[in-house]
Amino acid sequence: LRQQGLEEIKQSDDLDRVNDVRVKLLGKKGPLTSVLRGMKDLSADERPKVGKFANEIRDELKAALEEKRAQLEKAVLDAKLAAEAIDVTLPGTPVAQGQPHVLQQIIDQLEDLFIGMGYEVAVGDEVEQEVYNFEKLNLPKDHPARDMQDTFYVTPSVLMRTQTSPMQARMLEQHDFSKGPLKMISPGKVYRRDTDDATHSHQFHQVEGIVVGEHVTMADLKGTLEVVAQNLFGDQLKVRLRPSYFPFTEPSVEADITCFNCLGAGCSICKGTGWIEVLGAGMVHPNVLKMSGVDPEVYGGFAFGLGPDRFAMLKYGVEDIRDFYQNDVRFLTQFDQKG
Ligand code: FA5
Repeated sequence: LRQQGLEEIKQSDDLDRVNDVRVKLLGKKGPLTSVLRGMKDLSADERPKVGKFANEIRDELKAALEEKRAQLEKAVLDAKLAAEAIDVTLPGTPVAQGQPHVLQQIIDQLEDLFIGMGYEVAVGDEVEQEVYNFEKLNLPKDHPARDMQDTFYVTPSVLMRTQTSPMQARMLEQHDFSKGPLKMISPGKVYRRDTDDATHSHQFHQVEGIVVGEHVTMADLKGTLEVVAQNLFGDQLKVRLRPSYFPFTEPSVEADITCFNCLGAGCSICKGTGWIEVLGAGMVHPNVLKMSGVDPEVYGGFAFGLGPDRFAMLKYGVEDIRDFYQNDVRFLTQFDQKG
């Protein structure tokens, strides 16, 4: 029985088989159990001998079964480990890395530039009170210039701001002029009920700028805009100011820069003029100062509002503003700063 049992254990080549053999040899219906059960029929001096012998065999078979089971379990584990082995020296799967949106890159560049010139950056709300978007900017109700910026209203007195200029009024109100001039830029999204086309979007970006203090002149405005244009487009560029109209500046101007594509000679981008229009600006209107509690007899300054969307179109030759908003990664990754 021992020989046969040990042989069967040896032959078992999987854990189920080991279990079957265990049941067969040591189970209730197995030969050893029946030997032990039959002990009661044996004589008193045979009983201990047979009992001892049967126990020895049982222990031996148990040990052999245990050993076989451990062996097989180890083999299963080894096979699993081998199958799941990770080679840490293999190169990893590359993970796509994001980057700031091209418009954000332009805004970041402008922020860095202005912070370097001592400006503060103030971020306003996209949902704005009508008073700040219009009235305090010298645009009373029924002023015809309101039609220049077709507006999304949230309630009769709350709207989606059509420009970042409300931040002029808000910052003028807050600023403590005894501590020095106000120098601020304010980047952000603005909304207009414009029909989307290649150069118009119903949601786009502006960067507002304002400097108000004593002795701030239009020459300061021109110099500042020149620094901006040269920082973004190249250091040979010049700025020219053309008369224009905004209700919150007087005089108002539109700023053109020399066409960086042809550097003044005339090409398709500037339609042969040698100049491209980039932003609106002017000297802050005395009414705006007054309405914000600033004395126009003492303080004055300039403001400008530029469109990073149009800047990005010019800088990178993008022909359709809608490309910036469609989130096509193939388009956006072209402006990868890393490379
Ligand atoms: C303004 O919004 C004035 N607040 C700018 C200003 C500020 C003037 C401070 C004086 C002092 P305007 O409506 O022209 O002005 O818009 C400014 C710039 O926003 C434009 O030059 C253009 O670059 C951009 N822009 C205007 N409408 C759109 C549009 N629908 N889509 C994309 N860009 C636009």
